[in-house]
Amino acid sequence: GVAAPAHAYDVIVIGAGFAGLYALHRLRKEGYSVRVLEAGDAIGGTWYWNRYPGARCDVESMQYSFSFSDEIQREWNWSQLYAPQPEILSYINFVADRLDLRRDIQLNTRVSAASFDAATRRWTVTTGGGERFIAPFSVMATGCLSIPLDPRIPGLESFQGPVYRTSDWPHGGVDLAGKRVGLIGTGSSGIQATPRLAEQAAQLVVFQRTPNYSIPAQNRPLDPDYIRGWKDNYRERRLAARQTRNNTLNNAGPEPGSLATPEAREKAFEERWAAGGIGFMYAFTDMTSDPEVNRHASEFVRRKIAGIVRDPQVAERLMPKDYGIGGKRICVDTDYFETFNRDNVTLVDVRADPIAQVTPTGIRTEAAEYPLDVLVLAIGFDAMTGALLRIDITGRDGVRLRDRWAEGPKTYLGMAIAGFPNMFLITGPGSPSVFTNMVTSIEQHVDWIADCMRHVLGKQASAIEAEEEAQERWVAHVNELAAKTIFPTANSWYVGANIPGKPRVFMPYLGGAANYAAICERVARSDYEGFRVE
Ligand code: NA7
Repeated sequence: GVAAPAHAYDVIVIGAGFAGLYALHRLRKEGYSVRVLEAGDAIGGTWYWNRYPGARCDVESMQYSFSFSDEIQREWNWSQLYAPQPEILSYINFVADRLDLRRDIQLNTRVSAASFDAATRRWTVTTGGGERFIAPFSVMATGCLSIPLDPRIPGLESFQGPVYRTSDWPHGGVDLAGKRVGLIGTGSSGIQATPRLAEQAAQLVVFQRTPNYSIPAQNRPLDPDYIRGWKDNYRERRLAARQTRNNTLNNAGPEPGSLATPEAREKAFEERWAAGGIGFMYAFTDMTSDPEVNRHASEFVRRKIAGIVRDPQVAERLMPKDYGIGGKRICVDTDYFETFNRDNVTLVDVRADPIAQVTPTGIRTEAAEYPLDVLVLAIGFDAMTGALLRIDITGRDGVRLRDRWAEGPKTYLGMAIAGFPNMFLITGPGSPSVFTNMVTSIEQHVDWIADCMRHVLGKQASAIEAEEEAQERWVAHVNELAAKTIFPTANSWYVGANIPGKPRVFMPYLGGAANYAAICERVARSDYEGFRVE
């Protein structure tokens, strides 16, 4: 048939989560015509989809928000130290209304392909519905944890009851009263959902493959003085946060744990545990780089688990042992380990007793049968590359991203890919974003990209592309930093280990957010070193 006429813009942004929304605002302010294409039927991205009971951010509310507008950060009020998902989604909607973003966002529009035409130097973006959009620039704001893992659990389709995914929980919630619920997966999502599911259901059976390290959130309502303290000092605190490794003020300890006495170490861990949250990982500077310090911290959490969980066998099963703390992304919980003291909660270790199959009425492991009414899957995501590779992206000379990345992702600065001119990634592989306050990282990326576009157009040029050598150097640098840590040793989504057949490549940049931003700055100031502008 005849292709539909294409809609022309300056920039096509794919995704309307935090990244896409800020990109829209910032690029529109530059004077560009921008179209945002969003697969969902509402904005919010990750915070729209992940609405399972207990879903909550593990970065403090006063920090996990946009900093670019002083009015917005003053107008909005957070209710809790760690905001629950519905509140974050309300915030996102508030921002969208406040900045009149919706008029440039097209919902229910899943992008299926994007290809670059070297002759016209334009991207053509095609949607599942057959619409075509043309623009010189494309921005992939597609998220790091937005493509749920395919459940490869034998017999799953035979189950008679409902199967819910944490990553696509029904709107309006689910009534679990009187139900026997089986939960598969004990990452952040499973750990947050477990206590809430246990309260609501008649019985909860948690199927755990790998136990995780989790730190209590010590969540609490925010009092007005605390909020005022932040609002009155936002400018300085936001600046200070950007000087840290993870764009977050975590009161990071300045000393290496390797120099601390056993007593001082223990005291620091106790204080961090009592304060709650991922700040635990910042007790010392070498928590994930010195294997000894990491072992002590891991051991500390195992002792805490032993102290909380009454049944010693259950406690033992909940203790991570085959990797060090932080190797998989640290979890933050409210009453997770405590929940295993409830009479209506059972922990099944599926490494010791694997799931043989899902039956119409429950789950059969090799050794036992668990009758269930409802299944909940919290099994994770095709992280960092999943959403990009779902789109059939073709760069210069017909090169396909799926082929270029067959051995694992390669980027320059996590924002650009050699062979794919004028396409920018927000929080892509090779950037530090997943170790940081995402919202701040998003702002940094988008601001850099906006400046970069202005540079290109200001030079009367029409294309910018990462150079192959610059990309190779960046990838080598990312790998070199990772090799000095415990991270490559854990089977985490950081290395793609949760996806059968995914190349094992450590994806995030570990040099810290502040260093990363400084490098990006330097590249910009040196006339975009490592990029070719035509
Ligand atoms: P995660 O952290 O990837 O956790 C997924 C969990 O599901 C993890 O415990 C997996 O065990 C488990 N899993 C996956 N497939 C199976 C099967 N087939 N059987 C049993 N268990 C399985 O995803 P989350 O959604 O919890 O968190 C993602 C990020 O969101 C998190 O890091 C934060 O950044 C926020 P495994 O460890 O692979 O043995």
